[in-house]
Amino acid sequence: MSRPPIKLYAFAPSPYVQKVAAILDFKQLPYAPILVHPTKKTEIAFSRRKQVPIIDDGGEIVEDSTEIALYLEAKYPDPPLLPDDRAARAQVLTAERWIDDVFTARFYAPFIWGIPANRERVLASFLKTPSLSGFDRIALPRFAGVMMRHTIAQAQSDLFRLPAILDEFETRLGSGPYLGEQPQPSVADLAAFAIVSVVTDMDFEGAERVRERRAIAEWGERLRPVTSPGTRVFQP
Ligand SMILES: N[C@@H](CCC(=O)N[C@@H](CS)C(=O)NCC(=O)O)C(=O)O
Repeated sequence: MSRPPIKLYAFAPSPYVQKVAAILDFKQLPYAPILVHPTKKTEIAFSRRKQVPIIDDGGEIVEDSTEIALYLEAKYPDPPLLPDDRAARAQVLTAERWIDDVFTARFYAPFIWGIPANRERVLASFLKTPSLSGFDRIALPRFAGVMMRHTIAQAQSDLFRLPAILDEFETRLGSGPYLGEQPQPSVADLAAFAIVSVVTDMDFEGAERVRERRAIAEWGERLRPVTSPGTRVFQP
C-alpha cells in the first residue's frame, strides 16, 4: 500500500519551509504543501506557535524545521542527514544553526525583501493561498509593504553586506565537497541549498551575484541532483 503524502503547512517563500521541502525531497518522501493564510493562519489553528513549517505525517504533528529534520532522520534514516560520528554530527548541527540564524537573515532576507522586483514575486506567491478571500487578494499586495516596512528597511540596508556573507559561506565550504568539509551532504547543506536555489532557480533579480561565485555554484551542482530545484514549493 502506498503511504499518504506528508502534509507540509507552508508559506512558499519561507526559508524554513524551503529547508523542510528540500529535506523531504532528499529523503524522497512524498509530500503535499498546504499553503497557509498569511495572517489568519486558519489551516494551522491546531498549533499554539502558529509558525510554519509544520508537518503532519499520518497524524503525527511536528513543528520547527530542526525538530522536523530530526524527526524525519529518526523515522526515515536513509539517506542520512547527519553523520554517524559524534563530533562530525555536532559540527553539522552547529553549521545548520548558523545557516538558520545568520545566513538566512543576511543572505535570503535581503534578496527576497530588499529588492523590489523579488518582493513583488514573493508577495504574488501568497496570492495562490486557497483560503484568501476576495478582499484579502486586493488588500495583500496593497498593504503588505506597509505591514512589512521594518523587515523591508532592514533587508535593504543589509544588501550592502551581501558580499561579506557570501565570502563567509565560501569559507565554511572550505575545500568541500560539503559544508564543514564533510564528505556527504548534511542537513546544513540542505538548509542552505534550499534558499540559495530559490534565488538562482527562480532567477531572482541579483542572482548573478551568487552564480558568479564558483565554489558556491559547484557546491549547488553537487546538491541539485540529490534534492529539488528552488521552484519546489512555488510550483502550483
Ligand atoms: N525556528 C522556526 C522558525 C519558523 C518561522 O520563523 N516561520 C515563519 C515563516 S519563515 C513564520 O511562520 N512566521 C509567522 C509568524 O511568526 O507569525 C523553524 O526553524 O521552523
